Amino acid sequence: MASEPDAGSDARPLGRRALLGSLAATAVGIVFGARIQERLQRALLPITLHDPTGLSDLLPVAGRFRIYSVTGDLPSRSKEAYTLRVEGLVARPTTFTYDDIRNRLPQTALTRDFQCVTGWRVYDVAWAGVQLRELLDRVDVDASATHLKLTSFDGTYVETLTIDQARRDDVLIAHTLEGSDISDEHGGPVRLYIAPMYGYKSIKWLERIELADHLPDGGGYWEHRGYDIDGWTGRSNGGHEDPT
Ligand SMILES: Nc1nc2c(c(=O)[nH]1)N[C@H]1C(S)=C(S)[C@@H](COP(=O)(O)O)O[C@H]1N2
Ligand SMILES: [Mo]
Repeated sequence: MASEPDAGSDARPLGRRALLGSLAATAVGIVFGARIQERLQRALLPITLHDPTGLSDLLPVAGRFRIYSVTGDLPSRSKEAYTLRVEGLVARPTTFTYDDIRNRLPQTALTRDFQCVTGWRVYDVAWAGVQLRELLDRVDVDASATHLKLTSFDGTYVETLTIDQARRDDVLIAHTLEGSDISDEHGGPVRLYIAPMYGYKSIKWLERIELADHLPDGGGYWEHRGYDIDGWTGRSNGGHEDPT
């Protein structure tokens, strides 16, 4: 589809290309809304192709991922300046620092594939961070809350989750990728990592989480451009497997 740069495009699809891509996707969504699902199904096919050269295993992680930013630039925030605000329908709105997330909250490590719906996949990526539910437990979420809205400090990207999704074991507020601090390009110092969902749910440069009693904004950035709100790998966007 004409939205995210696909697996055949170059490895750093930033800037003008990404901007034009998202404008094109918006136009496609308006004019040919019904075809989006079909396009997504075709885009899924390359996911089943393993790297035939085996070369990707020899490359550093940044070389195996494609770096995405819908704003066309790479936001940057120091660990010292970084905060994550959790607010909305909670009894105790809280601002977590990088130090809280890196050193004070219980840590979880997870090694899972990272899979973009457009057809690239990075096998066995090691992530570390704090389970999102650990943060939720500390802010006293109201019984009326059903959804989360997650916002990026890129000023544009937004994602949503249901409360049940957010409380899963395999949803991390991540600070470490393959044993190193998450770089600016990968959405550091802190990004979301949702192991059982496509990459578009894993919002980079995470800045704010708001609890709400409805689906905020009708879904996230790419959901407004045709992707499923629940981004389970395999099952969503034309696939058939159950989520793991
Ligand atoms: N803020 C922000 N988060 C984002 C994106 C983005 O463009 N901006 N792209 C999403 C998509 S579609 C994918 S596949 C992954 C890519 O992560 P990476 O750039 O670390 O490879 O980030 C997701 N999170
Ligand atoms: Mo993606």
